[in-house]
Parts: sequence; C-alpha cells; structure tokens
Amino acid sequence: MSEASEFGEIPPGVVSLGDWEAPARDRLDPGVRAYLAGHAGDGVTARRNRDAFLAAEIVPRVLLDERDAETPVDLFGRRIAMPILVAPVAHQGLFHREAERGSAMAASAVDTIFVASTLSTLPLEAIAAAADGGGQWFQLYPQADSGLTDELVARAEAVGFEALMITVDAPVFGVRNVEQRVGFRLPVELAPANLVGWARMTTSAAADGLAALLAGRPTWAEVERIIGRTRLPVLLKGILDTADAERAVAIGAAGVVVSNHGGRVLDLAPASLDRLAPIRERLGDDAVVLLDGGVRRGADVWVALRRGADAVMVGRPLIEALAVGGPLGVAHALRTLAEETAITVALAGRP
Ligand code: FNR
Ligand code: LAC
Repeated sequence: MSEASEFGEIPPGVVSLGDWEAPARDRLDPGVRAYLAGHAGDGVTARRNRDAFLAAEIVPRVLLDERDAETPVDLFGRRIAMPILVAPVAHQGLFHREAERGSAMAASAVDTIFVASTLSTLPLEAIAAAADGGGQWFQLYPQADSGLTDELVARAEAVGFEALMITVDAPVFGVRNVEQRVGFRLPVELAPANLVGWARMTTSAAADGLAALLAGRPTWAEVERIIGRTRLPVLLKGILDTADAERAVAIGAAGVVVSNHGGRVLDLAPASLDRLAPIRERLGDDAVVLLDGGVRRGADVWVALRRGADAVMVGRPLIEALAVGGPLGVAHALRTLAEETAITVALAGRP
C-alpha cells in the first residue's frame, strides 16, 4: 500500500534506500537522470565506494545488555537524532518543485542536519526559512573573486547556518561523459540563485576553458583566509590524503569530510571508506571526521562509525527519494537508514 500526504508519497514496495532508484529512473528525464546518477570517467571510483562497503564484515555480538540502540550524535554543539546528514547536492530544482526547501524540511522533521550547496536552486535565505528549528550547514564553493566568497559566508552566518563545509576536491568538475553523451544542460531558469550572473555549465571543464577555471581555483592560503574570517566551525570536504587532512586541521579547520564527491570528480580515486581509518588515526579524536560516498544501508553507517567517522552524509538516494516521494520520501529514507543503523547496533553492539 502506498502512503501519501501533502508532503509526498511512499510508493508500495519502497522499504530501503536502494528502492528509490528504479522509480526515480522512470520519473526523471534522461538529462537529469544522467546528472544525478552520473560519475566521472568510467565510474570506477563510484563503484569502489559501494564495493568497499560490500567487502566490509560485521561480527555479530550476542546477549548484549544494551537497551537503547539509537545513535544520536553531537556536532558543533547540536545534538541530532542520527549520525546521518543530508549531503550538499546542487540544483535540486531539477528534481522537485520544492527544491532544497523539500529536502531541508525533511531533514528537520527527522532531526538531522541539512547541508545546503552553494549551487542551490533556491537562495540560501529561503532554505534557512525552511529549517523549522533544524540544524543547517552551508557548503561553500570558494569563488574566484574572494569578495563574492566573503559575501556568501556573511549571508550564511546571517541566516543562522551553524557550520561551513568548504568543498576542496572539485576545482574542475572532472570528465563527465555520462552527462555529455545525453547533452545535459542546466535549464537557464534553474541557474543557482546564490550566484547572480552564474552561467557556466558544470559538467564540461574542457569546453568551458580549463585554464580559466584553474585560474580561479581555491588555494590553501585562500581557505586559511576564509577560516580566519568566519566565526563558524569549518570542515574541508573532499579529503582522501592523510597529509591534506593534517594540513586542514593545521590551518584551523575543525575537521574534514572524507569524500571523493561520490566518484563524480576524479575517476580512479580510492573508495572513501578505505581512506577513513588512516585519516582518523592521523587526526586523533578531537577532529570532526565525516564520510560520504556509497552509504546505502544502516550496516554501512555502522561500519563507517566503527572505522572512525562521527557521522556520514548521503547524496544520491535522498535526491531519488525527493524526486519520487517529495519531502515525505526524503524523511522516510533518512528514518529507514537510522532504523537500520539501530538494528545493526542491536545485533553487533555499539560501533
Ligand atoms: C553532489 N555533490 C556535491 N558536493 C558538493 O560539495 N557540492 C555540490 O554542489 C554537490 N552537488 C552534487 C550534485 C549531485 C547531483 C550529486 C549526486 C552529488 C556530492 C555530494 O555532496 C556527496 O559527496 C556524494 O553525493 C556522496 O556520494 P553518494 O551518497 O551519492 O554515493
Ligand atoms: C556536482 C557538483 C555540482 O557534483 O558538485 O555535480
């Protein structure tokens, strides 16, 4: 039986994150589908993200006297119900008329954090208005003009975002043949509202002039400057190398997101899960370490926590849920993942 309300619909048979993929594929037009499901190069890294989880093992523990299998977590002074955040995903107006408002409402409803992309369809002020008491963070793409970067950060601070996540792994968007083959272009009416005059297509570095893009790429010095100016805690997203992780913390970041951008930027990069334990070991217990890429099951969440993550983020499945089920779909997907995590804790103990 399907469950429906003004906030969306859960189709019959949708009981796990993976169940949203087929209905989303049916619903979305080929260009948007390619953008969402796409990956860099031949998709090797995107597959590795999943394969790393599939290769993990969880040894069950028996006769545990744990009564409470919930896994709430504290991040920068806010307690949330689950160690699962909504990853920043650009251009959500492609997927649902409510765009980021829909996914932000869902995150708030299940008591977790929504991370808003710089490239959101809606202006960040409109996203903040949908928070309804829930925590929100701002994912920053540093702009070639640091004055613009500072304006974005000032706006994020003004509307009450509680942390900055600076994405450092995508100075160019990589080799995105999946989108190129179907000729995907962002419709002009969905140009990101935060960046007035933004016109650049995001999927074809070569066509847009690699040299021009690289001229504006962020540097360590620029990221350090941003960290020095903001009062918000900062995470660097897209770290896979232990020396980079160490340097991030040395310039004042509160921590890192171990991520390969869902395999969307540099193909042949390692699975994010495989880089997690070395990075946690290098940074010690004080840094905040998040992980994303290929998290689809509560068992995956458990494995990531076990290997040192404070929390994980999920990208594509939540957007599939948004496209098909609206805000209700996103909330259902997040709750499902949290419940699976609790079941795993009940069967294997605290990670
Ligand atoms: C992303 N991701 C992303 N990351 C970021 O820092 N800023 C952004 O604007 C976007 N945009 C974006 C769009 C789409 C369509 C996808 C699928 C992903 C990457 C995202 O935050 C995250 O790192 C990955 O999606 C995690 O991998 P999974 O969960 O999709 O496997
Ligand atoms: C992407 C960019 C927008 O992955 O981060 O599509």
